[in-house]
Amino acid sequence: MKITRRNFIGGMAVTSLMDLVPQVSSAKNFETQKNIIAGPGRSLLMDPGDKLTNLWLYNGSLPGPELRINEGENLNIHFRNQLTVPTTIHWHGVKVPNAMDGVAGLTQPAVEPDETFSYKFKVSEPGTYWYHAHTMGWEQVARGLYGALIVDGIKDFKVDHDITMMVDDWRLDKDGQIDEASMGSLHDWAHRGRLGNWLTVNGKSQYKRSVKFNSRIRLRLINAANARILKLELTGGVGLQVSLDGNPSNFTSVSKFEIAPAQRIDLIVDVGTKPVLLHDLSSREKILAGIIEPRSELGQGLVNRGILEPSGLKGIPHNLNNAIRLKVHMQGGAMGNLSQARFKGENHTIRHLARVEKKVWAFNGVVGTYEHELAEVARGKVVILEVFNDTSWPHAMHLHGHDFWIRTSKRSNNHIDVKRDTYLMSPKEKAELIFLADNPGQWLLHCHMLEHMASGMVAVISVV
Ligand SMILES: [Cu+2]
Repeated sequence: MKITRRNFIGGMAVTSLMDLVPQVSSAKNFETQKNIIAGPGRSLLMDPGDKLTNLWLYNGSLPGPELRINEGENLNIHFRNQLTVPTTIHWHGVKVPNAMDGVAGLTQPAVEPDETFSYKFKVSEPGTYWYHAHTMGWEQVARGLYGALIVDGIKDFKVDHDITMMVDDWRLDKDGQIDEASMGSLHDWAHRGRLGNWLTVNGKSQYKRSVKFNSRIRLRLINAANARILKLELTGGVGLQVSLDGNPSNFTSVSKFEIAPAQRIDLIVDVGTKPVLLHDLSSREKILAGIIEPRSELGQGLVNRGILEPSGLKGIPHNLNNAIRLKVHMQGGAMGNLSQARFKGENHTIRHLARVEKKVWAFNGVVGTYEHELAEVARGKVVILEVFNDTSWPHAMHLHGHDFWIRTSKRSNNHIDVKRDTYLMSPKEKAELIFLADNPGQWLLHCHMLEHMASGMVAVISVV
């Protein structure tokens, strides 16, 4: 489905049901407290004068409030559910204790309407993360339940502006409302997932942000879409990639780059006096996603714009000789080779599974549920997931509670120097995802194309 282009609009205020709930930041116990309420809300996704879109939001805003905390501090979230359906919050990429991971039915019971839950955890690693609903995620994230979680590091690069851009695509009907009729479409679930027809950054079409003349910017890009692999292009300035999924990366100059669902890329961009434009090239039409506009009245950037060097980035620190090897054979979907699979302990044809159970994907011949335990591994072991994407579709593989290094034949040098929490696998690609199982509990391994997860691409790895 293609994204339609509209005329340029400037930044318009989001209409919120409520303003942010007061925040208490106490230096004494290094704890940031925040109230987050999930509830119905409305926001202007389209053009001024168009209708507001009915959404589900955190604290009435789109995206939800940006949570900002220093590395090493504690986050204490008082969460209340004012939706009419159960929900939970997952802290994507953060190494939380298992009970805080927000997977309803695995790590906690779902938070029922009008009920509350406290999420408390220490945030140890600086970087760009995000939070989103993890109960019926394919519907709840598509309706707007997400926000950014930024962890400031002591050694962060000095910049004039630190700008988060959460990119999302929405499937809207002609009234500008969420196209509910297509929600849960089996066709989407068996193909790429739910793709939208309207692109926003931070909830706005053609998002605009003013900056100082000749300033240095840290741009934190987050793909909050259910299924769209963004193909972004930066013009008017060069981006220096410094971080992937919250982890320091090799420094690479980028102007065109992909971000799969749930992935993050941090760029340092030096702007002059001309606008820097961000376009998405993932649909047939080139879409203007955002504009960074230097404005003289804001003054000049003050940060020294010297050359940046990566700080001691190393390859995998683990000895792989005694690693546990686990095979993950991904099959299913349209144009796939899966004829039958196990579901809840019984064998079924894929035809039956699709028609009756709405399941179309499998890991190792098993249609995934939270009961599908891929393996139980001892804490402290190094695990190598040997993943084979034996399908006709790309998949964004995400592991909860851990980061992994990636070794794939796609990278010519075969080095293991990329650490992420979500990895985009091409059709027929084989990759090794290598992690230290140092966080006890039951952790999901799943595709972050949220419809693929809902229809079978999920399993549990238990660290005991
Ligand atoms: Cu997938």
